[in-house]
Amino acid sequence: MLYPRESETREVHSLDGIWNFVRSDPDNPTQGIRDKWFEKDLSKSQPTIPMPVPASYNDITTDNLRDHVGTVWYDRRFFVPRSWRTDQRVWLRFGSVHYEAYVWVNGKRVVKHEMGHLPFEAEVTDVLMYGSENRITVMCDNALIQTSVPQGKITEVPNDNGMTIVQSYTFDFFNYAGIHRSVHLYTTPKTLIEEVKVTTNLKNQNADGEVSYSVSVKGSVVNEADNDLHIQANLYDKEGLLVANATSDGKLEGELQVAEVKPWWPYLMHPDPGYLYQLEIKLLAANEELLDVYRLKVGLRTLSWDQTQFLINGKSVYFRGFGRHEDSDIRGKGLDNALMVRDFNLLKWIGANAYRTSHYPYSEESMQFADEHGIMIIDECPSVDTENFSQELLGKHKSSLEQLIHRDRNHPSVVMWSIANEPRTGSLTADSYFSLVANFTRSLDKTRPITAAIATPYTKDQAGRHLDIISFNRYNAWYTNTGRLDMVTQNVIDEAVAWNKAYQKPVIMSEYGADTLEGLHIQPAYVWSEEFQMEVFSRHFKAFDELRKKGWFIGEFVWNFADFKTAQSYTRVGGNKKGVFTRARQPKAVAHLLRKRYFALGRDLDQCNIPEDIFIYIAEWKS
Ligand code: BDP
Repeated sequence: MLYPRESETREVHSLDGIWNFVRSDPDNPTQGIRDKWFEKDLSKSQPTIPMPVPASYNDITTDNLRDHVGTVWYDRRFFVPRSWRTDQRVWLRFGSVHYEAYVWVNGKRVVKHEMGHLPFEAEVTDVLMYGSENRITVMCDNALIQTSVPQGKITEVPNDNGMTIVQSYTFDFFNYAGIHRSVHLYTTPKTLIEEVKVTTNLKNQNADGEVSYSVSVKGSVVNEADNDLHIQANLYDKEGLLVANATSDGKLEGELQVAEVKPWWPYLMHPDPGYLYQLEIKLLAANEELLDVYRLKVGLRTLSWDQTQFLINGKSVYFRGFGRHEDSDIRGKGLDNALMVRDFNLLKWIGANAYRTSHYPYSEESMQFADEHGIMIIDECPSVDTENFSQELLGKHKSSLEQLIHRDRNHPSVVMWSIANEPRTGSLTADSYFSLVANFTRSLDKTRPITAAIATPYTKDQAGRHLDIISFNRYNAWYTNTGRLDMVTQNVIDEAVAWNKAYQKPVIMSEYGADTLEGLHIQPAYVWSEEFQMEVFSRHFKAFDELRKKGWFIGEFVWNFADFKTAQSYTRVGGNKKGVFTRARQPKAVAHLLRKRYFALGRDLDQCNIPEDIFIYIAEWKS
């Protein structure tokens, strides 16, 4: 599904803003459907409150909307200009709604979508009223069950006043819900570019590049001219100069050859990282009439991997990154440009070159930003703590990957697919389940390796054999041997070696860390203190440097980039505090330590420049 972009044939209108909101009675979640709240303004059926879009609804009010389970309703009115009535189509697109969404326009249901963090859309040409006001109504259900992705459980338990419905889940982040990303209305011509798939290749030691594209078209007029629809593809460099062009035949695909190519490189691996070209796709009719135009950014790079390494443009990569969350104060998981830009500034300040979109797909806007800044992404689907494997779950898990790959396959920043986080891979059922999930993923994209972040011990794991790269999560000195800083380094080395021995594949440590309350200082180091977090990291660094010498250890990912909200638990003080940054995106002491390491690695492995302020003057050391 293409990101909505304006062009000479397309217009985009935002429906972001303040919507009206109703929380359903948790004991009667389908009341709004039965009473047809979508047929008129919500305020005619129920008292409404204002609700920002995009945002999670949970932390906006002062009453306990936070822990609401079940359906909520949103609506708003909007104008559609008269000019849109002309010979074109209008689409309504949601960047994401968590978890299940039902959408009506002027009382008619236009789309239903299950699964958060992924976009969906519907054509609304025939239900809109042009040159007048329209109404959009959304019902959103946050309930997670054993066959949703991710999984959860709904139970009814007694409370002081009778019975209450409770949502539980094993994963460690708050189940924020609502209209999380932007809502757009956009127009396209009747015959339109529906999908564009781009793959790139570099040849002659990165001197020449190749962009292969294939386009699918919707709604071509059914007549003999159909087969003569064709594509004019133009590739422009950053300065706007045309560097390659081609006209396709009726197959709507082709290749562009780029001489003296500027490859896409990750941050700190090259002085000009994240180089993007612009690909202009023009859909032309037999008589050369311009039907539709869509432009997207393209980075030219190659990926390859074998049993010991992962390479970009033929150069071996060492990942230095983070597991992250889309999470912040008040807005929860709602898209926030200020937060996104701040996060990228911090990633670059600290010298990271990668992150994993733990534990679900992140916003399309952030994927575009990663392309621009040369940050490599391990792109994870929303399957976390996967268990109780069933056919129904498998179907949805596969669907999540299909939607993710269709959304993200053109991003140069996406270098790997993660098919799950900490799935329960100890059973034989997990073996066949993950073989099916991995093969399905490969059938959709062979150009990127597949991983999963595994916490099952290697002695029991049944999924690793289906992956290309092994990622493991482990909390030495935190969940195991709590407080024992002297039991980190060797354990990390031993476990990584064992994973590599078991599967003969490259290995990444995809999570390690320690909860840390900012400002808590205890010497000697004690759990939850800033000193403890620094020592835990430093003991891991030592292990990683030993492992790097072995030739198959390809990356280290801290858990977590920033503190984040979780469900309530006596192990969580206001949420998970394993952040290197606070939830307000300020550094803890460990951030300065990590920054020194990431830049030292960058200088060592990729010959990057070191920022001057890394060296703080202390004294003249006498040798
Ligand atoms: C890992 C999970 C991650 C948690 C982390 C923790 O993958 O989602 O937040 O543990 O407990 O097991 O901090």
